[in-house]
Amino acid sequence: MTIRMYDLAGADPSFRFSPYCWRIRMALAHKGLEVETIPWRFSDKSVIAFSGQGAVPVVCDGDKVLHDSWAIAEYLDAHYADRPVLMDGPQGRALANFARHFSQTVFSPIALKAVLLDIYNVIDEGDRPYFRQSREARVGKTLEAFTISEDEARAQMRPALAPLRALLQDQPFVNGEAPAFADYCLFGGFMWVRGVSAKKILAEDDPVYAWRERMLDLFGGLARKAPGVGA
Ligand SMILES: N[C@@H](CCC(=O)N[C@@H](CS)C(=O)NCC(=O)O)C(=O)O
Repeated sequence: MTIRMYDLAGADPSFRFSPYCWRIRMALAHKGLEVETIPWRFSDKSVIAFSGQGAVPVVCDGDKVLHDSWAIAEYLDAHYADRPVLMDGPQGRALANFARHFSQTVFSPIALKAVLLDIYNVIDEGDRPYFRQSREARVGKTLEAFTISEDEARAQMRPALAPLRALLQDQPFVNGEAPAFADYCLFGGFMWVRGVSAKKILAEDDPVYAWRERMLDLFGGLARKAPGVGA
């Protein structure tokens, strides 16, 4: 039976921009598993209430219901152990865990400043009051006051990504010679930015940019083919 995934969508249902959902889209492709994605909006809390919480991704595999991208990746490796591995043993898991924390604590705070207003502009009108109210309460400013320019975002991103840049000068992927969940944890963040914003947060001569290009090309260009505001 095909796996189903509730996937955050914009006003245009083909725009999918959740960093956590992208981790799992890439993870499912890595495993060679088919997925039917179901567009989900912030206002559709009742649609995923069966998962016992209110955030996506939510994955249904037969009668198994899963949420939280990290838990889903662990499930996929445990349940589909005969397929390409996402986190290779305790070391692979530790590397991916570092990548997800780096993504969430270093990359995402800068990316959020770059794209918060862009997200507001792509989401469905019905989602906007909730989004503005919840995000302005979280950041303590209006979306407009919080958002920084493209130049500022690139200037802040460059030093923040120094460890990733140094790593990618030594090897093509975060995981080494081939990509795995560590790469998908970081790449999800770049798909978030690409999905909602035309801002270029990386210089084209940045080794991180070259890695992002390689990631966009994986699995027959799965991510590159995804509609979004950015390129
Ligand atoms: N820890 C969760 C985070 C999931 C999450 O925060 N998803 C966002 C979309 S990117 C969401 O559904 N937010 C719902 C809301 O803000 O109401 C994971 O890794 O899956």
